[in-house]
Amino acid sequence: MQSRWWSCGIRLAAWIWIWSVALLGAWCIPANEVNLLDSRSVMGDLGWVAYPKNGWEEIGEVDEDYAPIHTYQVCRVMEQNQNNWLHTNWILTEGAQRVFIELKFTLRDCNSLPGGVGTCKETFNMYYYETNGDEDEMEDGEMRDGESRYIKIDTIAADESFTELDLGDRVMKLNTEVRDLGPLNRKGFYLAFQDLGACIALVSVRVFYKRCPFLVKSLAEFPDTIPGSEASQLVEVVGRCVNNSLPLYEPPRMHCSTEGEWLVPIGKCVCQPGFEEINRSCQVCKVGFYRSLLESLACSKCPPHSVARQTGATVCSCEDGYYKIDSDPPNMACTRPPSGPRNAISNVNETSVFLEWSIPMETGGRKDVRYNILCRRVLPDGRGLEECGPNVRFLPRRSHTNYSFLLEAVNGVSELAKDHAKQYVSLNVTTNQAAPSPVSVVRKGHTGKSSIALSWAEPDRPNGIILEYEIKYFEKEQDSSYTIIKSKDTEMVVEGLKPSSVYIFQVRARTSAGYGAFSRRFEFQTSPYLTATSERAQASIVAVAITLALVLLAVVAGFLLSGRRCGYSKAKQDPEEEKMHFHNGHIKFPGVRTYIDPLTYEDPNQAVHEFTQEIDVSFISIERIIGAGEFGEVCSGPLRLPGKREIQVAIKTLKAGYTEQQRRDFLWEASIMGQFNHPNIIRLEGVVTKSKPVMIITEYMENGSLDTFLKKNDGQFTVIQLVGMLRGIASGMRYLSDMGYVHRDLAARNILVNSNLVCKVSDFGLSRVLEDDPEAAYTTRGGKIPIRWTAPEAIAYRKFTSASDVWSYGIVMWEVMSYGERPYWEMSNQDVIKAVEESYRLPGPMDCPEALYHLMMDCWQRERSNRPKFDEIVCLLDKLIRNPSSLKKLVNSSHRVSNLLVEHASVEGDSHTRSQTVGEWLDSIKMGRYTELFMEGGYSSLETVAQMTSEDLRRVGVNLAGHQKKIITSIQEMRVHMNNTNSTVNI
Ligand code: ACK
Repeated sequence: MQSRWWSCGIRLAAWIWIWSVALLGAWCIPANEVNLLDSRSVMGDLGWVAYPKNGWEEIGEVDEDYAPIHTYQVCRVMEQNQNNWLHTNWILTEGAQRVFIELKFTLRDCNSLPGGVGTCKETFNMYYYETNGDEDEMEDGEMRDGESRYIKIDTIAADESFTELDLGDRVMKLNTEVRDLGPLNRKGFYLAFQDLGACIALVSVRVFYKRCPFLVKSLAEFPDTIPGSEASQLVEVVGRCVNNSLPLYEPPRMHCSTEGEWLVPIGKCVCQPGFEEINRSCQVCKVGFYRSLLESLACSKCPPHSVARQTGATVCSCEDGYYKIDSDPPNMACTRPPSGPRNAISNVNETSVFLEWSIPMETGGRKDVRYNILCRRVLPDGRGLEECGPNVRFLPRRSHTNYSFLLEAVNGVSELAKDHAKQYVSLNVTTNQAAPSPVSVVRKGHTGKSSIALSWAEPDRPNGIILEYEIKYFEKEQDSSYTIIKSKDTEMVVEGLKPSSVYIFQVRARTSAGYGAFSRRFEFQTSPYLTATSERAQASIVAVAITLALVLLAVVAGFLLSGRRCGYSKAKQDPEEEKMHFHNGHIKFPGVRTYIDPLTYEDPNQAVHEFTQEIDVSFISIERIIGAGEFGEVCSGPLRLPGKREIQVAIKTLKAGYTEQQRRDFLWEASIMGQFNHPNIIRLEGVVTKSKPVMIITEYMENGSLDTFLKKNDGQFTVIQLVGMLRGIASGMRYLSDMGYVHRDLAARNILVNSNLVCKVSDFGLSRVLEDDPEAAYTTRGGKIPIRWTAPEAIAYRKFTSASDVWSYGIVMWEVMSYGERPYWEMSNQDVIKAVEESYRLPGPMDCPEALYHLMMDCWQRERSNRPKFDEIVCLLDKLIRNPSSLKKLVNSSHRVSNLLVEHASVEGDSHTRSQTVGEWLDSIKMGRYTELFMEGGYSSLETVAQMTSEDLRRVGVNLAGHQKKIITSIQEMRVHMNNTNSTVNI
């Protein structure tokens, strides 16, 4: 009998050898695992101790390369009372608190044993024993009572056991089992294997721990990190910004999981000004290039008329004769003062003088040209000039008064250009002068097919020196459009007329007192045929005709002597350029930067110009269509800006045939997006408006919109990853609400996800639609207002605030935790409005941690002031991420029934809970001292408090037994009270 089993052992060993050789080559260890013991890599004897000696035995084999393979086997299946121990050498933990043990073994199927199974077992046990130092080899006696010293890890069973048949066929049935062990508190430990009568071959034992390997992400370095001891613990690690970079908003953080994976990236570093990111490091900007703070990722070429003579420039300095003012953006060219105004004329009406002029030939490259007028009064008898003073506009003069005006154009940099020669235009006028009387007769001279020569006499009463005549004409019965030309003489040839057409002409004279009245209308007709004489006449007047086109179109910047300004406030329109400061190495924003509603701009194009950068279409290649937007296709492709690194962008296009209004609405989004700069808000690269199609260029988000992404990856993420996404969205929303921007359409479909799972808020188009159109609340671009995402007060009376955005955020949380489920499923919008009004709320999604559902419910408080603020939400999520065990408790299954809504605890009319805050309740039971701890623990509403247990109380920090009892009693009363009104309804 014995020999028969022995032969079985031989065959087993031989069989192991074949497979070991085959397998050894294929094994490879993941980069984040560090071996503490690998029996396959030990060259000499393993030296493990077996008791009794005839139990486990080592079979030494070699592979093809003569490398040793250590296999321990035992197969005393037919003998009673087996208790065979094998214990390893001392294994150092190297500081790891949680280790993994990977066993590879084969196990014989008892049923396949000839002669019945007898005492045969199909399992073995694994134990460990922690010590601070290597103990001498154990004596036999110690091994015998090993069970008392060793702590059991697990009973190991085979997934597959082998039979005699498998041996014959050489079918491999190698099992791999992994167990984890922790928390370990000593320097090292022994492992032991106990066999109670099985046929086992232990092919390899690998003991390892996992670590999060050194990582550079978002310009931050995270060191090699050993995870914590608890199975679901995350170790928060603060990253170090790489050389020449700074933390943006907050220090970068990552979380090391027990699986040795880096999770939940928060924050990031950016290259400091004068540097750009290349290959995960910050490289200095080259000569001629600059990079100011957060304006762009890469160094940019200095704008026209500016230079950067050294590397690492943060701004470019202006060439001689060119200037910049503080509020000019860094990417703006340096500019010059303007030339003088042109074609200035005065027009006197009793004691008012109207001055008119054309814009200067040269504006100096700026749009902020203004005009200075120096008014001086000529003293009687020509004794000199005096300043007009502030009252000039109201002085009624009975007698004529002579004034002299000096007119000058200036722009934003005129103040800086001290040695720039000023270009004045001077005008002399006399008030209370009578204007010339009308021209009485206008005569027709030579007439051609396209021209008519006119002449007229000076007015009977010129009342001064005639400076010029104005001739107004139009085709008869088409007086809606007319032409005006000017002449210094009393005759001129009017050209460019249609043959055989009747024209109406009127003439008036101008003196320094202004224009007289127009003459009466004179009707003259052009010739039907071309004649030799008319040809000659035409040739003689070509020069005059050129004047015709030029004169009238001069832009008139009307200035009333009264000096009154138009009523809009410039302060509203000019966004104060934000200045950023460095504080403790972090970027800080002084005060809160506020969002400027593009509606405050009379001309929407001005807002586009102000907040966005025009991109030349030649820098963009459209490679793919990725979707359909509201105004046209959404595409993607590379953007290659000169001097900058190529990046992938999304391109929203405006389809052909758009109306002016559609163009405005389309670019509206860009002028909003262009004002934001935050890692969780989609970044605007620029716009294309100077060519067609009009485009909006944004950063490319590889994983598209969040709702589709979640549906596609249903159940694929850890809770921590989902919370990380929610944290990102909340951080973006905190930024928007700090800026004073209310999104109004926050929903998972409007969140985009990049390849790093970073979520960014997008879609800034809707706010205006709702603002402008009272009906739009019920018919928006998707056909429906986002009723399911919108707070009741915003639906009922359009009260859109950051608090209504918080409500929508709660719905987004629900969408995320249910992997893109449609909120309220197939209920109609009207039913949703009604149910919410009646205090019903969405139930907790499946497998949703209770802490998150509490937060959702808080976001859905009817009273908007009771909802948490975005900064509180970010803070709470951070806490949950730091302490993942707080996410273990899942939402009560009774809250998870599909198609059922749960009644919100704060039911109208319920005096116990209505309008009482957690603080007020705690005060009422004289436990107000715990209010802060409750808030910090996420128990910010009575609904969440009502579900607290004693364990929860201890967790938030109520440690005194008497206080616990008092609070629990009050909570129980509260529950009873709530249950009287609570119910679950089937909608
Ligand atoms: O779910 P999706 O793939 O993500 O389909 C829609 C589609 O365009 C219409 O809006 C996608 N999309 C929009 N903006 C971007 C972007 N910046 N990056 C990547 N995809 C985008 C969106």
